[in-house]
Amino acid sequence: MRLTKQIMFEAQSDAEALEIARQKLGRDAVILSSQVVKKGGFLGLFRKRSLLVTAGILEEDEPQGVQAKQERLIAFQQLLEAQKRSSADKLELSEKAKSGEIPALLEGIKEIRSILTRIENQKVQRSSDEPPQEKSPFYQQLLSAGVESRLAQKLLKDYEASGAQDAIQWLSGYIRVIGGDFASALGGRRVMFIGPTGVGKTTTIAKLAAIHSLWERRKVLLLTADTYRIAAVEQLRTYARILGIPIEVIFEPKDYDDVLARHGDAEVVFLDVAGRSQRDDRHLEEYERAHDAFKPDAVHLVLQANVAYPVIVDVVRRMSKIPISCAIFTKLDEAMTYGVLLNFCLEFGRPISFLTTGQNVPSDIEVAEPSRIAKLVMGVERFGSV
Ligand SMILES: Nc1nc2c(ncn2[C@@H]2O[C@H](COP(=O)(O)OP(=O)(O)O)[C@@H](O)[C@H]2O)c(=O)[nH]1
Ligand SMILES: [Mg+2]
Repeated sequence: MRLTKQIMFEAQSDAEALEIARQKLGRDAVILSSQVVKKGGFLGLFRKRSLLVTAGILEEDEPQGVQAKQERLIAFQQLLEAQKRSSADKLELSEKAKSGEIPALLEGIKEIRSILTRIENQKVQRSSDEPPQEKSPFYQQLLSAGVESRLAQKLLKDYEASGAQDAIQWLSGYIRVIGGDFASALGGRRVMFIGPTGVGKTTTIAKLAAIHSLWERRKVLLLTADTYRIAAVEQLRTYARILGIPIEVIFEPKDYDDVLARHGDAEVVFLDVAGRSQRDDRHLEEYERAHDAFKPDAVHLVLQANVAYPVIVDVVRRMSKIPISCAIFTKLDEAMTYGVLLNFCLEFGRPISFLTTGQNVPSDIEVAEPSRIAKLVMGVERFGSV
């Protein structure tokens, strides 16, 4: 894949971002990243925010040389036009013949004709050995869901070899989740969340904190190492206040031991590290320092479901300096297709812990479940908003 066009603009919501991107770039536009530049949206109290969005168009790489051939094809068509015009205007033709232009023209036509014949032959060859998978509805659905074609091909081969009757049930076997209930899907007592700015880390932590304290009646402690962006600290602090949960702000790595000792009775500890810098390397350093000092039982990498797969690959690669236990996919409500979840499972071998499906705290979150994801990928289930 390669990025052919890229634009940046501001939008009020991810849905609006997608709409603007499509207006500006057409219906193939994809959101490459979106960052919150103004904070808000806590339990319906402050809803104002703005997103800085990068959108673009991703295209399959063309086999080398095809473009050049297409250019020559256009040149050939122009020559044909010229030939038509010239036969209609004999006088001009004879003028040109005199000036010696025609032999060069004919030479050009001959060369281009031979290129055309080669292209035609290639086409015939291609359609006669068109892979049988193109005819499989299972394969076609995987492709239109955004599953990478090489992965879809392998899945189709395995699926056909398995003789399975129920595609969704069969596909579920490829989707790894932590599973169980909200408590077990956390993966331990000390839980850390990492991921790019704006993916929904703080909102997801608020949802999980609310569920564990209100529904499961467990003692929850919130930690925020978000010390350099006051708005982000305030975001979590507001949730904590509404939920009646203690929150501690971590200023330096050595604070963790102290704070954890003081809250020895906490049954679940969530750590939100927003990072002081937008620069990736500094962001990562902060995560590494926090990880070493906090010593989490589980690290959840938070990823947006509504971005193109290459964006996810890039994030996972960059973040993999931190030992990632599992992934949370957010904004499923704003995704058009769900193939990225399957791509992630097949390529990175990490389980998925939770899915989030909207901005409402705490209702828009669910424990990831294989058949649910398989149904989303196969287009049997979807969310309404876009
Ligand atoms: N549509 C939708 N928006 C979400 C979801 N999760 C978070 N958001 C929104 O995404 C924006 C960024 O979230 P935030 O938690 O501040 O991201 P953080 O920078 O990773 O902590 C906020 O406006 C959230 O309301 C979701 O599942 N669906
Ligand atoms: Mg945050």
